[in-house]
Amino acid sequence: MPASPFALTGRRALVTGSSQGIGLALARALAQAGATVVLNGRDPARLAAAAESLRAESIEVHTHAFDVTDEAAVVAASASLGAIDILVNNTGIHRRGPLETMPLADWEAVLKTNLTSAFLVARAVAPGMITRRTGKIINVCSLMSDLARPTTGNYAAAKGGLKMLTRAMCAEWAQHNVQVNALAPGYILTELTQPLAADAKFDAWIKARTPAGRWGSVADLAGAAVFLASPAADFINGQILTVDGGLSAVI
Ligand code: GCO
Ligand code: CA
Repeated sequence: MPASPFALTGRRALVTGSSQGIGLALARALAQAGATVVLNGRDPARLAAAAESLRAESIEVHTHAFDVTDEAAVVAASASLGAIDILVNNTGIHRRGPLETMPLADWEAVLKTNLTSAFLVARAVAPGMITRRTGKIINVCSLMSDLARPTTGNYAAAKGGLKMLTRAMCAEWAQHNVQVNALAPGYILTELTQPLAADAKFDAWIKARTPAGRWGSVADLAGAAVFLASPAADFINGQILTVDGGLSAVI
């Protein structure tokens, strides 16, 4: 019986920002599909707790704490990470606020964390993928790579940039059999969106605006991530796979 085209057995995956939320769910999904997964975050204690939670589900993962926004830390980490076959650039934060009063610090923190980090980590792992002539990079974009709403100007700019960085990586690295694509979650219930879901008006708006009539769960993203990380997607390059219950398809 030939191996499933969705199997990730024998592949080593690094998921950045995987102590919680979408990152942790994507790490779980890749591990369950057979990958050896390395969790990443800045805080070793939170990382250990995340690994423990997966171990409780009989899922074994490694951890590597480093700050993906710190160039020196990324270069140092890549020296000890070993070969990475699948990179999921997931790290992301929000610093919501109106643009006219947004502190430069909030702008720069979001651009650095949500966009520059993807450049730094991909720049560190791509040479190995190029040498081995195989690799998968999945940038976690967003519905906000294409659509904006008030108070998220820094986040939308960063996620829009990440969409184009995905295409730029495709333009340079597809020739080396490195497939770079993006996963664009819509409104998914996580720590990042909890404050929005707790607002009855916003919650009702999302449910009315989304054809599926509900918020997504992090589990809704698992299959798309495994697919993009798998041999089944070897001829898919520079694409943005949106998982949003149909929100971006309708007015
Ligand atoms: C918001 C939300 C969004 C989601 C997601 C939507 O403030 O509107 O937090 O930014 O996080 O990115 O795709
Ligand atoms: Ca789109």
